[in-house]
Amino acid sequence: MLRTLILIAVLITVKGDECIPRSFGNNSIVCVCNSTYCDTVSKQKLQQNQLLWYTSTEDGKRMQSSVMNFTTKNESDLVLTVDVNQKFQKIQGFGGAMTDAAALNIKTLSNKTQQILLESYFGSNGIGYTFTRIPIAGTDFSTRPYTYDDVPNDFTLSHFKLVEEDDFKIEYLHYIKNIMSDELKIITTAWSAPAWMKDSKSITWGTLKSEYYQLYADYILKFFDAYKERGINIWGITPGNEPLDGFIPFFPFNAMGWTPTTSAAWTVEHLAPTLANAGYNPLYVAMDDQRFEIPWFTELMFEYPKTKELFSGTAVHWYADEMFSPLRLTQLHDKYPDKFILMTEACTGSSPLDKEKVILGSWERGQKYALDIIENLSHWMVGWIDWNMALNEYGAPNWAKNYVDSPIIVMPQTDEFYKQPMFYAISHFSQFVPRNSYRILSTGLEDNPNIKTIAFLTPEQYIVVVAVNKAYTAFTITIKNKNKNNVVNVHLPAKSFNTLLYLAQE
Ligand SMILES: *C1O[C@H](CO)[C@@H](O)[C@H](O)[C@H]1NC(C)=O
Ligand SMILES: *[C@@H]1O[C@H](CO)[C@@H](O)[C@H](O)[C@H]1NC(C)=O
Ligand SMILES: *[C@@H]1O[C@H](CO)[C@@H](O)[C@H](O)[C@H]1NC(C)=O
Ligand SMILES: *[C@@H]1O[C@H](CO)[C@@H](O)[C@H](O)[C@H]1NC(C)=O
Ligand SMILES: *[C@@H]1O[C@H](CO)[C@@H](O)[C@H](O)[C@H]1NC(C)=O
Ligand SMILES: *[C@@H]1O[C@H](CO)[C@@H](O)[C@H](O)[C@H]1NC(C)=O
Repeated sequence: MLRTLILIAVLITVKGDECIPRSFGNNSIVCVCNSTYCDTVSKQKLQQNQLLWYTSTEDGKRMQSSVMNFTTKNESDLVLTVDVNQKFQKIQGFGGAMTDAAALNIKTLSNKTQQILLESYFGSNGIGYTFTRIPIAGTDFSTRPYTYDDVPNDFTLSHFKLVEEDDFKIEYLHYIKNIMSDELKIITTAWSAPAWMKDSKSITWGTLKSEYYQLYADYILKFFDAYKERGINIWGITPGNEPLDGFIPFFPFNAMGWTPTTSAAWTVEHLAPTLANAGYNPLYVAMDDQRFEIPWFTELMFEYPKTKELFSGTAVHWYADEMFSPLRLTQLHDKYPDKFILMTEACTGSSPLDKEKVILGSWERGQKYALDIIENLSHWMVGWIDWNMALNEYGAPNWAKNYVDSPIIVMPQTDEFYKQPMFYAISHFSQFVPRNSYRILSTGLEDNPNIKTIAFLTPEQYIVVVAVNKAYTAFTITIKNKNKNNVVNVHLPAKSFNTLLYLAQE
């Protein structure tokens, strides 16, 4: 009997491995992983009336867990009331992009370290990623500008072929699929058509010539075929990455211009029928560009016949979000409540004002991610997909020198990789909010300048509250379920990300 009890206790309690910190000064801390070691999170089965609290702090805690009890003693006037009966959007998941740069960087590590890196995102001890974004051919995060058919006037696409980077990406995608318990959803898009199909004859700007609309759809079909032959199926596609960039003459990296109307017309008249005839029915997702283009870009697209029926949602990037209110997301949702909004690209270090592209251990960048996820998921977004899953310490490679930061930085010299605060910021959500969770109402701290919160209900009926404390002061908050008397008082450390997990009590 005792033996059985001990066995059960072992089964339900998994102690995580601690972060091996490396400091880059001033509370700039990364966790170091190598071929034999990587930190993981402790998991624990909860009793009714218990609560599990995970915290990460600027001064070095990473996903430190403690079990707490609900009480009836209210210790704070900062009360967050969670209402499990007020459900909003269903969450589709979190993920990161498998760019050429990500694949090439992962490739610089030993096999075992590569596996540990992929497991830290997608594995059973990882942070619960279920999405990835893969570019169709090159982006700026490639070693050179290219498409899959750069032989001018190849009207039969007989020179179409994948590149070596696809071999790496496909190998990793298979590894990921094998270690995942859930389905991997892949969203894809092209940055540009082959230059010879464009009016500019350049890969970095200009639009697709209308006489090549069908040929370009055939080109995309060849990509679907090539990946399918190698065992990879695509879940969703957007008509093109950041379509407005392509109208800027001599834009610095791969881009092609689409107006709302041309992107709708090409997708409805050419791409969708071409893919459907070959047996592919991916989800079509609109726009794939900045927040300032909503709701108007999607609205104009949906004016084109049959577009609204074909498209399932809108993809949004995060750049310049500070300047444009998240209420735009709500406007878009209110206009098309049955169409989802998905974040398909975020990164830090991308602004020309960022002198340092990679800042090892930057808490501010991690906090920017956490606040972004809270803000956007509070405004109807269903998922959040990060940009490059791994870069090197220079934020490279990028043929256009558009270097940026990443949650994982590889260190091939020592066969290590660093998990940055951005990694933990995402993990405070992605690890605890599985696909098909709902965002639920949480009220009382909306106007608090220091504490930002959001709440979810998981399919297993756990309530998950994420609370970010932006201040250099600690605060105690009291969490309460609507119409229930018991509360829990949580001491949010200065500069911290916190996840609180408990069973929904009915
Ligand atoms: C999400 O919110 C942040 C602000 O915290 C903003 O900077 C970002 O642009 C938003 N992302 C999207 C895709 O709207
Ligand atoms: C740490 O902070 C001090 C004072 O704010 C500053 O002078 C120094 O450059 C910082 N060091 C690093 C590595 O950022
Ligand atoms: C990996 O890191 C762990 C923890 O720091 C260390 O004990 C181990 O020796 C490292 N392994 C290798 C192969 O360097
Ligand atoms: C929570 O309650 C259990 C018994 O119900 C007790 O053993 C434990 O010490 C309590 N934990 C805290 C942090 O108060
Ligand atoms: C806790 O106390 C504050 C006042 O200190 C009050 O505003 C709040 O409603 C109380 N919350 C609960 C759950 O009793
Ligand atoms: C690394 O793993 C791949 C399969 O994932 C395998 O094909 C390759 O031979 C391995 N390389 C080494 C050096 O073990």
